[in-house]
Amino acid sequence: MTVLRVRDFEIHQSYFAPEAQARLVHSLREVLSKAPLFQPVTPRGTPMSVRMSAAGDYGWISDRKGYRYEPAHPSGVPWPPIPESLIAMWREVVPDARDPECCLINWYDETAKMGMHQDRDEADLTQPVVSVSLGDEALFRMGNLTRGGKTESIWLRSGDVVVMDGDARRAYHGIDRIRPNSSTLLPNGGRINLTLRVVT
Ligand SMILES: O=C(O)CCC(=O)C(=O)O
Ligand SMILES: [Mn+2]
Repeated sequence: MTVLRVRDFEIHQSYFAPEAQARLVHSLREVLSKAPLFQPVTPRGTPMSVRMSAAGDYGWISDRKGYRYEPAHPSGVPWPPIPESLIAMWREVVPDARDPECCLINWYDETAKMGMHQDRDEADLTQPVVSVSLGDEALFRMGNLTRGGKTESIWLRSGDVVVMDGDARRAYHGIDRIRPNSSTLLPNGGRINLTLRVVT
């Protein structure tokens, strides 16, 4: 494992070894069997290119009513618990933080991307966000505290963990594109990104 720092972003490359990634995918399948992926729309009604679900006390929802955290999946079922291995990883990489209350699950097919944005729907922005990449590689762009300006990009690979704390917590970031067929972890390809968050 190597830890890289790009601006205030801390990138733990290969945090999860291949066997641990496979176990994680297995526990995510259980989560998704209870809380299936859905395609969110932006408040303006445009479908987002990623499909989403969540685990934990809260899941992040976007629909015509806006962006917010909700205690249940759109079907009404409560979000399943966050897999233990993710809680253990969180406690190791951000030992001073409160435990995560949300594990947002983003599923990218080979054409999906995520525009530059800040994560700021959480009540306490002093708490970090930690992301896990699984499956195909993704070009992650890191920007500034305000929109625009120079950015730096890095390819995130399966098993990588990104800690967004300090200035990186409020920095713009996004996914430009996925590199199809760059991993064999997921039998049908694509990428899963998990973001662990403290919501309240
Ligand atoms: O997919 C990623 O690596 C980043 C996801 C992200 O920024 C988010 O879900 O807010
Ligand atoms: Mn984000």
